[in-house]
Amino acid sequence: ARHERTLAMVKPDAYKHLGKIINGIQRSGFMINNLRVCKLSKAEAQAFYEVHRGKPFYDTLTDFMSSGRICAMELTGPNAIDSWRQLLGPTDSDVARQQAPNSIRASFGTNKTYNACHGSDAPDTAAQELAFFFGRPGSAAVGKCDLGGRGT
Ligand code: YYY
Ligand code: MG
Repeated sequence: ARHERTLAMVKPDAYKHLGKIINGIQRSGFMINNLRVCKLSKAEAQAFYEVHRGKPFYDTLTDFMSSGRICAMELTGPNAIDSWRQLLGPTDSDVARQQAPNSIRASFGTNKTYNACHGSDAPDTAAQELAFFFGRPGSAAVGKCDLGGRGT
């Protein structure tokens, strides 16, 4: 198996379940190599999901993603990219409940927008998304996003 790094993100709807999600991540054998809690501005959420700009769900998605705290994590391990997406389950939480009832989206997601967590889909997007939150490998990056004026 390939040793990989991936970006896992707990979205605003699932932040209240952060402890349980981290427990699942660790029980599944991933190494949490880096972690950050922050709140994305609308512009940062738009930049993160740039690939989806123009799609009908883009505005709803980026409103949601900038609505509260998120937790970004760098996970490493064998086949980390696909393994994490496997643990996430399908994008639509209702489909996840049908097809992957033990998955994170089945457990904590609501629908196909409010779906609890994100996972990178390939090595190049993983590198790009990890740089978004953690800077270049080896750098002590100061984050782009913060908790906002009062951290609410
Ligand atoms: O990679 P993944 O998160 O499973 O799905 P994508 O197809 O990349 O979509 C990104 C993100 O956009 C998804 O997690 C929720 C949202 N979304 C949506 O709100 N409505 C859709 N029909 C498809 C995706
Ligand atoms: Mg995706």
